[in-house]
Amino acid sequence: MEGVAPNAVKRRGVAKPLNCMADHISASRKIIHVDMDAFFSSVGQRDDPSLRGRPVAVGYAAARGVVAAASYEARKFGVRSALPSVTAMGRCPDLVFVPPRFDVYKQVSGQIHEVFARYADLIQPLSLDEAYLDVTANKAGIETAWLTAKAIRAAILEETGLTASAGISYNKFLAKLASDHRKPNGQFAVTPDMGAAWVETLPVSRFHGVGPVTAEKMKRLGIETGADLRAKPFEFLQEHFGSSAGWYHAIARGVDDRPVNPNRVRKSSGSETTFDRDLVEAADIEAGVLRMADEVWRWCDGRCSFGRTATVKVKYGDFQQITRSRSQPTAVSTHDGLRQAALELIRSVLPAEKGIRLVGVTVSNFVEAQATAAEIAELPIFAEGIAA
Ligand code: TTP
Ligand code: MG
Ligand code: MG
Repeated sequence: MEGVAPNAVKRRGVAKPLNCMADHISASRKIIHVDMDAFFSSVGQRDDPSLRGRPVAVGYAAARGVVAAASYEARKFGVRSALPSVTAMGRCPDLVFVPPRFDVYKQVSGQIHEVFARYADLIQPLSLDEAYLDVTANKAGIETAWLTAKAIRAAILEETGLTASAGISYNKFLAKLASDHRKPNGQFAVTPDMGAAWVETLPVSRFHGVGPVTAEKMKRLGIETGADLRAKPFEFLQEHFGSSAGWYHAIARGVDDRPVNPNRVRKSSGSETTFDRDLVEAADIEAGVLRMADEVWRWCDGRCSFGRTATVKVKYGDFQQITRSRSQPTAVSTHDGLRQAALELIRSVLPAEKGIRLVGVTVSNFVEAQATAAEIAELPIFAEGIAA
């Protein structure tokens, strides 16, 4: 399945973006976003031929298990990442569960990043299975970004036995949206002259930075498509979405000036609060923790950054500090999920006889961040730790 014309991302005049901070960045860049198809489950099907053509879920068929990845065969039944395993089995009785193999995913990830490095110097890994490449400089000497993406995908298939999809455009926002457009095993290009109009046709829930909670809120405000978003004045967006207004205003017009940043590191997001007085009442402490969970959620949801580990930190009146963490195989991707995890963690240290001075909530191990060996080693077990 292939996308638009092969000469798609040749440089053309770009309409001058609004709020453009760096003209040299926005003018005629060539960005490719590459993302592996059904990554974890494709690895499973590659290594066990009996799984090919069958609906496969990576994860555990346990009562509290969730699906980490679903093969495209399984997706026909509505099985997706982050779906509870029990629900998935209900939707697809023939679903085969395979346990995760993080060491193999990490190894394949290394292989695909070696391929990327042959085609671009400016590479921003987003997770084990995807990256942005800025190919404006045309390291490999290939005529178009479209053909460069084809070459990258062919090399990945050749060297790993797995398929990838690609999006090609003049900024990261559009390239990422485009890589989803012809999945699996396809590519799609969004040219400068079609970008703004294309965005208008898409549901806002697909936009980077519009998480499930924001999408719901936008829906209540009558915003379901890019066109709806574009129609809202900046002031309206500011009133309802505060500091995210600038981003929403820009992407509704297909504008995104963020550079491909090889050094991007954001490993966690946390909020903490010191109470006016040391608290001993469980209800008061829990309310404080939930407030922090809500703050962290706003950050996660706004950036579509969902982490697999929730941590609650407690500082007592005597300044002794403890943390409790919980890791799960897939990201905490709902507001309720984070609140629930935070509550369970704080309850594991209650009652608090000596009074609590401060509580904090942190989310880490982002699914879209480059996972480290240490993070992977800790999965998929339910880890509970204490740190002084
Ligand atoms: P994705 O690239 O989001 O999904 P995918 O590769 O399975 O499928 P697609 O073809 O749509 O790209 O994620 C890459 C891997 O990250 C995925 O195979 C499993 C893991 N993952 C989780 O463990 N939990 C999650 O909630 C998501 C979204 C992904
Ligand atoms: Mg993928
Ligand atoms: Mg991915």
